[in-house]
Amino acid sequence: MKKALITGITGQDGSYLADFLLSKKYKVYGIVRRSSTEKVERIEHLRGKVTIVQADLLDQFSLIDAVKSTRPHEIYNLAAQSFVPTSWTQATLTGEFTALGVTKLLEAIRHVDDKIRFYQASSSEMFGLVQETPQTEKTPFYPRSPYGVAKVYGHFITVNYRESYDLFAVSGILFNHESPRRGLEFVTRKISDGAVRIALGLAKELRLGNLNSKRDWGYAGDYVEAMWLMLQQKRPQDFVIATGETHTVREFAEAAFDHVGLNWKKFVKVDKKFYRPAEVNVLLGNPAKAKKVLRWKPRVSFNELVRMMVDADLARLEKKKARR
Ligand code: NAP
Ligand code: F7E
Repeated sequence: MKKALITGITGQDGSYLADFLLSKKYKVYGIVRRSSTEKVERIEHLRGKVTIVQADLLDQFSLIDAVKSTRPHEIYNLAAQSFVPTSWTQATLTGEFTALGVTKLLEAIRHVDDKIRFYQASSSEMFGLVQETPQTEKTPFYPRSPYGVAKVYGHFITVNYRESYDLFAVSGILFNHESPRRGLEFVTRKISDGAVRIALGLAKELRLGNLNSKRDWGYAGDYVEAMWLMLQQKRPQDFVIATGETHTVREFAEAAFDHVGLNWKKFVKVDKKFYRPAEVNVLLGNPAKAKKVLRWKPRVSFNELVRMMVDADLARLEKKKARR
């Protein structure tokens, strides 16, 4: 039986990846950091099916112990401080988790078993002020936030350990991917939740930042399959994972409000508080290499994604309203 260790299993991607690997008959271990309250909402349905290991990306020895005690064939490093605005307010902490945390995990692999295959969650935020459009594996990076800068470090340390120590270590440069399990502060989920709250009479308006910003949005459930495919190849290589389509925040809001029968213009207010010190204006990925080598392609379209997220928030908030 193949064994996988996932850091960030309590996050959006970690929960979908655990679902996916269990469907492939893996034994799944997930690293969870110690907290005074349980934060297992996204993996509640996996209780008894995955094994939780306590460790922290900030703590080298806890990572070595986690790798030693589980002896996985594959490690997926999904843990990070992943919310871009927080990376300005907690810049050094973001560097500790999102950048140096990667080295700590690579060192744990090197010391326990250098045959373990390693996946690093790199990000389209590394392209930042884009140097060409669409972005490919060869596009130079120009990050625009402490988060993006930390991810560039994580990306290159992965490449460097592959080249220095011959590790099977790969980086997936994933463009934005969303789902009903997305954190509520990210713009897509903020919009799906906000539109539904307004439709149910639970809120009067939705305050957003830059509506002109463009993102290449896909579905997280599709993207975790690409992570796995990268670790099944003969040779370790990096891949861009994207849909090849880009939409504005305004278009996302329009589609979400439309799905609940409302005109977004009446309810969305622009609030400068949500503008960023430096913005990534437009991202558009070219997934041609992933299509050719991994035979991967996204299954869920932009409109299907919006509808899926709104429908899930509708079901959740209707239940909550009924309980009141
Ligand atoms: P997420 O929902 O924010 O989840 C982040 C996970 O990291 C959580 O499980 C969190 O645990 C864990 N974590 C944070 N700090 C930790 C620490 N010190 N020790 C152990 N665990 C820690 O993020 P996501 O959307 O699933 O993204 C997964 C990864 O892909 C991240 O690395 C993100 O930067 C990257 N990425 C995401 C996207 C995207 O569009 N979603 C695109 C490209 C790259 P707690 O529950 O304890 O907070
Ligand atoms: O912002 C604009 C905002 O926070 C998207 C992370 O998973 O994907 C994510 O990073 C855009 C930005 O995601 C609001 O200015 C407007 O231009 O949903 P987001 P992100 O910053 O693209 C990448 C690939 C990652 O790797 C990250 O970990 O939407 N925007 N109004 C807003 N954004 C937020 N959050 N809230 C607003 O009210």
